[in-house]
Amino acid sequence: MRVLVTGAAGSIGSVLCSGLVDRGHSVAGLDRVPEPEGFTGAWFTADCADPDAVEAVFTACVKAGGLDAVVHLAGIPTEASLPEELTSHVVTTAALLDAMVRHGVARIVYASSNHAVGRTPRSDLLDTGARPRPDTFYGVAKVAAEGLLSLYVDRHGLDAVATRIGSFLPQPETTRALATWLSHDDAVRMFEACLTTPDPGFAVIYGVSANTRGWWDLAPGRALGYEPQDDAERYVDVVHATDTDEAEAAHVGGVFAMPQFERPALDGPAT
Ligand code: 15L
Repeated sequence: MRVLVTGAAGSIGSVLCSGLVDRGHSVAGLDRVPEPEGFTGAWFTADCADPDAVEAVFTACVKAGGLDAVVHLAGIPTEASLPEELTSHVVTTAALLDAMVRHGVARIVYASSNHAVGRTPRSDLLDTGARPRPDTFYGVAKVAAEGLLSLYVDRHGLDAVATRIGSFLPQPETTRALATWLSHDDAVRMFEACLTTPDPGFAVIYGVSANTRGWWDLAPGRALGYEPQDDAERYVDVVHATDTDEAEAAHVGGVFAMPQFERPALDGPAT
């Protein structure tokens, strides 16, 4: 499969690009920074929020043999002002979707986040039908980006899978991550399943490993062929309890749902 990966130089991007290449896919990378050492495919240094730049990337990919799908990982991975978040997650997604429609690229797999439902209180099982309940402006932007995907699926018949990723780390480092961890290998498995599953239409899944302490529904991912194989429990002896564990466990989004993440939406006048 010929795949364009945005945010290809980032933490998930670098793992995913080499993972997809190892599995026989042809990968083009797009990022605001130059290609990392060792990257072997086509590389585009561009900002996904710029529709002209995105158009040039698609034109080049199509000319070089075609494009089957986009994996959209680019974006600020944490909290910022609302306009910054909307540009980083919603405008970039819109620019890619418009280019997909123009160039007949049928599938996008999107790195959404658990923070789209981060203010959801702890329960026995978090299902993907839970109402959007963001914990931050970052989460608000992820909800809006998921909405855009849904709109383009309905309007243009695209396939779009939003993966609400948990804690993508080499290994879990906190008590919360014993439940929310997504291993590197499982991330590659998950994205490949989302790229290759037949006709997903619009789908939302949770991007976590098969953690013993996990409580986010894995069934929607499994329905698309994502079979997680790792379990954070393997690291239980190296994760140390802290005073904030209980507060972090109260909501899906952990610390993002706690008061220290509260800030005004806009960078207003200095007081
Ligand atoms: C995310 O979506 C963030 O990008 C990352 O910084 C972590 O907060 C992660 O979720 C998580 O919930 O652990």
